[in-house]
Amino acid sequence: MAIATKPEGLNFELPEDLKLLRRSIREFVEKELWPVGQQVEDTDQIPQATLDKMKEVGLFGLPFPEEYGGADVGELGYCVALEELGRANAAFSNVIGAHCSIGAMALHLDGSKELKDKYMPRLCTGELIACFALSEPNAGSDAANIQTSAVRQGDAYVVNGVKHFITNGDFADFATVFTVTDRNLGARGGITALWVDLNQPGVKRGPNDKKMGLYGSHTCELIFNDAKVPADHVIGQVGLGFITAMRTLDMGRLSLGAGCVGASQFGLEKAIAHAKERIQFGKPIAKQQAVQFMLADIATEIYAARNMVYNGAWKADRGERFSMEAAMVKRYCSDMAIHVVDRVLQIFGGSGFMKETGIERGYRDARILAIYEGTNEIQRMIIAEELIK
Ligand code: COS
Repeated sequence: MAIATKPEGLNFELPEDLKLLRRSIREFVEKELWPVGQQVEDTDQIPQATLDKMKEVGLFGLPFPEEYGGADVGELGYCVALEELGRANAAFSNVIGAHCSIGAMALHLDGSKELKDKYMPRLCTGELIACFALSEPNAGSDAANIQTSAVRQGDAYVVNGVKHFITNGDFADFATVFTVTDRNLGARGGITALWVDLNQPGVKRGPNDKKMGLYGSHTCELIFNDAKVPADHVIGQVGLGFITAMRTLDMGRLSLGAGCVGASQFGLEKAIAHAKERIQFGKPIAKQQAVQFMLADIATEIYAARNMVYNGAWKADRGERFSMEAAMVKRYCSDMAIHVVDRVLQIFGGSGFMKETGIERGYRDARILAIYEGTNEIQRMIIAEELIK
């Protein structure tokens, strides 16, 4: 019996266009984002000129089709881009993520052609900014428990309720808003996603939340008081909004993992440079086994995390369901990023605790990663449910 010949093997090489994308985003981060990093932290604001440059280079349209002016880089390309953005203050990737990964992504995934034709071109240029309004004071992890209602009146829906912790809520023009259209049906037929103009009399924005970190990226409440939404602004089908929310979050969780990889890689590079320079006991601390073990573990975890992200993105680009992989990526990469920045700070010692190294900022910014876009406990639930199904 003939034994199979040598298999072709897996190709782990990124395509040339994605290598180019990586290089150009890295250059943009170093040239345009790093110089304003401290300013963003100190003022809690991304300068308008920087936002404009982010728009010019196409960051707001990265994952969307070329026909709408997007870069159409696919989920893998988008993850590569977010990995590079992860090397700058988390504020930048947060603003892009709320817009691309979830806010406009819901419209891209499930919106009608008419809605997309009307809005996607201006979303891709960043002329319109989007956000994703699912969470409510009593519906965080239990997303199906939302109370914001949408009642059909003639050719419009009238929306009432409060969404909170909405990233980009302060300056977004439109939101994907998840509403209850049938209280009896819940997640299976009772929730509807609406594409809502936030610059209308029925919508108020709360003050920006005071947060532990992520300065420069704002969250606030969105308060709907008889807000009118044209009936043709339903995203997908009436009653199927929960599925839209979950499918969109699958995308968001994957790219969030990519940002964690980039931030961790950047932290590792800083830790290596510091460990080679810092002399204690007559030699660089990089020669101390305790430090070496930390560096080795960090590098190993990043290697695993990056491969997970790329594999999940590859699955997404093939059109396969990747909910479990997205949950695994989100859980692992965010826990990793938190643990990595903790060890990077440890390697820096006292200077890591000081503002000027920027590491304490990374430490504060990282903490939310295990909470938003679905807590890591929820990710474990999703993984386990899939395993025992
Ligand atoms: N893709 C497609 N369909 C999905 C899906 C996905 N990723 N996830 C769930 N669904 C479907 C299910 O298949 C189910 O329908 P059927 O029973 O007909 O198959 C339906 O949606 C309801 O799902 P489920 O029973 O899992 O709903 P639960 O109320 O138990 O909630 C969790 C599921 C906990 C996973 C969900 O509420 C969640 O993700 N919570 C976290 C919310 C979050 O991430 N918030 C962050 C703020 S927004 S940035």
